[in-house]
Parts: sequence; structure tokens; C-alpha cells
Amino acid sequence: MNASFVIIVPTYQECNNLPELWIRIQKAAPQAHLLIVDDASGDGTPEWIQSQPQFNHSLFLLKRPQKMGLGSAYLAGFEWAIQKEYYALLQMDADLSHDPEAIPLFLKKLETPVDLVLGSRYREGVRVLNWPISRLLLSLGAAAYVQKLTRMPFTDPTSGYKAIRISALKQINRSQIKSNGYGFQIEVTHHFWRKKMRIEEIPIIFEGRHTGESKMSTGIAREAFWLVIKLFFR
Ligand SMILES: Nc1nc2c(ncn2[C@@H]2O[C@H](COP(=O)(O)OP(=O)(O)OP(=O)(O)O)[C@@H](O)[C@H]2O)c(=O)[nH]1
Ligand SMILES: [Mg+2]
Repeated sequence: MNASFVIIVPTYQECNNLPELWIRIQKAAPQAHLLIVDDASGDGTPEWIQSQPQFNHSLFLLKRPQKMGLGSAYLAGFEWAIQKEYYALLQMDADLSHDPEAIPLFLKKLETPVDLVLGSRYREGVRVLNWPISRLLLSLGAAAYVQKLTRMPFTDPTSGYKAIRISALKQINRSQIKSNGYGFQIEVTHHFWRKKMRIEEIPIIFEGRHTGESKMSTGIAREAFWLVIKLFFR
């Protein structure tokens, strides 16, 4: 087994954010490997990655031919990490919403017997910066909706900042995971929860994106809405 862990970041047009993200990751966790799963961003993202001295040493690129969604990008990254035999993976967004300084907190948690560590914006208070109140209310409403219907007790089920132990990931039926947006985060956690795996939350600070375009859409929210109904009946 690979003694190291890998951070998986899906990207679509995030070239303005990646250099700062990579610097901050290396500062917070010098041993980190980073895998970018890029969906043919036309903004120079793959070229920037390939030009870095760490390319194919600690910085890796999985290129996909077109924009195919966040969920399938993560699933491709999961298979890559399993194949490379990392002991754990961390997932985070490229837009600097997730502070790399929290990486050591996830790693510390992974030293305890836990399979999935959820970074929560809403545990022990609300820690969301630079978001309009409407978006915050939507996110809090979605969290309450997921808790009520699925009975999962987690405070922030749509959070994309989380750590997964690979030995546990191998045991869940990944081919069943179909959601591509926020629903993806809910669905992955639900798989771990149904298998009675060990899940813990840690508080994180979240900051809304400053640059680059949002990929959030009503389609993504709709997909998550119907997924939760499906999980209720499951
Ligand atoms: N590979 C890949 N990455 C994607 C795709 N859609 C979104 N992403 C990435 O997934 C992460 C989360 O997407 P965001 O656009 O930040 O979504 P969000 O956080 O809900 O919304 P904003 O922060 O408001 O933009 C970012 O790193 C995106 O670049 C996609 O289709 N393919
Ligand atoms: Mg974002």
C-alpha cells in the first residue's frame, strides 16, 4: 500500500485559482499528492499543470475529453486513487472555498478509526464567508431536508470537503452512484452510512468563490432534490 494520501480536485475552467491552491496545499501539507481531474478546460488548466516541476511526482492530471460533471470526475479520481494504492483521499473544490490549512485536521482524524471525515460548515455554528444570504439559506434548507428524509444525522451533507479511507471506499458499490452535482456528496455519504461505516464531522470554514465562474445550476439542485426522495424510499 502507498503510505501517502492524495487530494482530488475536479476542475472546469479554474486556471485562475489553481496556482494559489497548489501553493497553499504544499504549505499546509508538504507530503500531499494532488490529482486534478480536468474536463477539457479551455483556459490553460492542463498546460499549467504540465508545466509545474512537480508534475507526475506529486502533482497529477487526469484529463477527460469534455465537461461531464463533478460526480463522474470524482468517481474517475476515486478509481485512480484506488489503483495507485493510496491509503486515503481528500476531496476539495478548486475555487479556494476550502482552506488547505484544514488538511492536517482531516489527516489527524484519519489516524483514529474512521472511514469518512466530513468537513462541516454548520457544526458548532455557521462558518460561511462571502456568500449571499439566499445561497446560505438554500444550503441550510438542503441540509435540513436531507437530514429529515434520509435520517442521516450530519449537519452539512452537501459539503465537498471530505476525507475517505480507501479500504472503506473499496467496499461501497461505486457503480450505483449516479448523481453529478451536490447530490453526489449526499449519495457518497449515504453509501458509507448504509454500510454502517464510521463517519465523523469536523468543523471547517467555507469561503464563497472570488474568481471564476460558478457551475452551480438549477439542474444540479433539482437532481439533489429527487435523489433525496429516492434515498428516502431506499
Ligand atoms: N472536472 C469537472 N469539474 C467540475 C465540473 N463542474 C464543477 N467542477 C468543479 O467542481 C468544483 C465545485 O464546483 P463549483 O463551481 O465551485 O460549484 P459550487 O461550489 O457549488 O458553486 P460556486 O462556488 O458558486 O461556483 C470546482 O472545483 C469546479 O471546477 C465538471 O463538470 N467537471
Ligand atoms: Mg465553489
